[in-house]
Amino acid sequence: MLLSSLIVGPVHAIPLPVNDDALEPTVIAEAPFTAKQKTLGATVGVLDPEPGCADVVGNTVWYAYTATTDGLIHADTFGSNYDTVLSVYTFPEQATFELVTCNSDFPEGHPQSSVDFQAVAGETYFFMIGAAPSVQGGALTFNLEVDQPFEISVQFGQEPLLEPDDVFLFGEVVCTRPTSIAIEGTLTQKVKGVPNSVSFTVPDVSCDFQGSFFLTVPGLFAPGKATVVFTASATFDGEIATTSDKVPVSIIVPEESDGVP
Ligand SMILES: [Ca+2]
Repeated sequence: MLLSSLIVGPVHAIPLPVNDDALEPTVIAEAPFTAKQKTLGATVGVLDPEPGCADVVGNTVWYAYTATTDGLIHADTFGSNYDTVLSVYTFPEQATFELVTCNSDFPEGHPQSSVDFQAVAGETYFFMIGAAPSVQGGALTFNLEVDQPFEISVQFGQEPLLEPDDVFLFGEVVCTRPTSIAIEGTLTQKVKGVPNSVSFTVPDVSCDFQGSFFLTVPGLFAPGKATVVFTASATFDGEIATTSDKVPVSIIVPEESDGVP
């Protein structure tokens, strides 16, 4: 065996990442998304913009994601083992990259990077991850998450009539932000043609994830059909979400209470 065949030149020792070039980004098909890759072999291309939040960067790699809905996009390099600079661009007319946002150190004084920005449905966003000046790149972890628009929903359940003159309303709330929701409404039922109506408020239902609430509505109600009319609202970080609806509910008697007159 020829010894020379075992010698590998330094130029070829570190492979070029497939997403080294701005025009050949790794396309993110679905969020949430996490990728791990080596960036030691990455280079700076002629199309690479200056990120704007750091001096010239090296060892750049690229990702691209097309937003499917309006809403917040979060991206970071947490888990990487070198000092990163993360910048985000649109590429209108495929002419020049226009900066959306950029971050070098998050939190301040830490080497990794984190950005949040408001995305527009249908727009493609390009993420350039570079190594901070005097850093050579390394093992990159790139994370991307998409937040839904701020929306709330309230569903009322079908619930037992536990006492002849009280109704327990059960409901489920879903929110796309960690906040709480306030509900105001009325429960109306016609009994022998006579409408009974009471108003209720649920001032503070937590919607960190997905919850349910119940309340007692005093009034003269009977098993059968009824109607809830409600308005719900929530605020988070200056944003307001509201929803209102008129929904049918059924008041039923639990089986174990068959003897209730
Ligand atoms: Ca590059």
